[in-house]
Amino acid sequence: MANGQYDSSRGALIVLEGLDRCGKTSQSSRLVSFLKGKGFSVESWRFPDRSTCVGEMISSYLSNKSQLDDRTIHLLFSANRWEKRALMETKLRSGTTLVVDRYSYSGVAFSAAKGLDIEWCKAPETGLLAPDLVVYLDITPEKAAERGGYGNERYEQLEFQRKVAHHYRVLHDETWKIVDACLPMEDVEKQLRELALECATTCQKGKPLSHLWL
Ligand code: DGP
Repeated sequence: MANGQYDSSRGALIVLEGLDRCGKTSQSSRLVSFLKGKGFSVESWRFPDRSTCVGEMISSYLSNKSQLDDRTIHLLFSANRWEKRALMETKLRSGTTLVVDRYSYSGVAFSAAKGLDIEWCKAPETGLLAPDLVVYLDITPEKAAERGGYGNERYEQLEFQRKVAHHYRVLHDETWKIVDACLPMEDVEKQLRELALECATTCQKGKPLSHLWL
């Protein structure tokens, strides 16, 4: 209750973060199926969203087909989240829970790993919707690299992922839920289910929306 009035029921913004190959993508689709089974309206989202014009530029950069200055690509990743912000809010307010594979934390951790100042990296994310739950799927860069090998994308290199892991540690706060991504898949899934169910239920009761880094 805020100012004597109940906030409206809404969907939850649930974000999964972690190094490349930590298992986010499989866990996110399993979680979406689980929440649907529990009767929630839920969608699976991911950033970067490569389907937009900005997303195509990002995709071309990630696959090394184009070169961009580090700050330029940082701002494009951020713009890719901003262009989905209004839709995100509409979905949440209409009661749809979003399970999002990567968000602003990837934006900061990956760019800071290139040596950009962390506060500079956070600035363009300010004002985006704040997640109701951030789950970090924790894996060492070495273990992640052993998992079926990296593809050919720009950041899929052990040394770079070590720097990303360091910046995730700098960035995380006490609200993040850390799940050991090396546990058997079913155990990771079980922990995610419990966290997500509690979060979605709280938002359904009318938790107010908030904004990043204000
Ligand atoms: P994915 O589609 O989750 O595999 O992400 C593609 C790659 O882009 C992956 O190496 C992580 C990286 N990435 C995701 N979001 C951002 C971002 O906002 N900024 C930067 N610099 N890299 C990102």
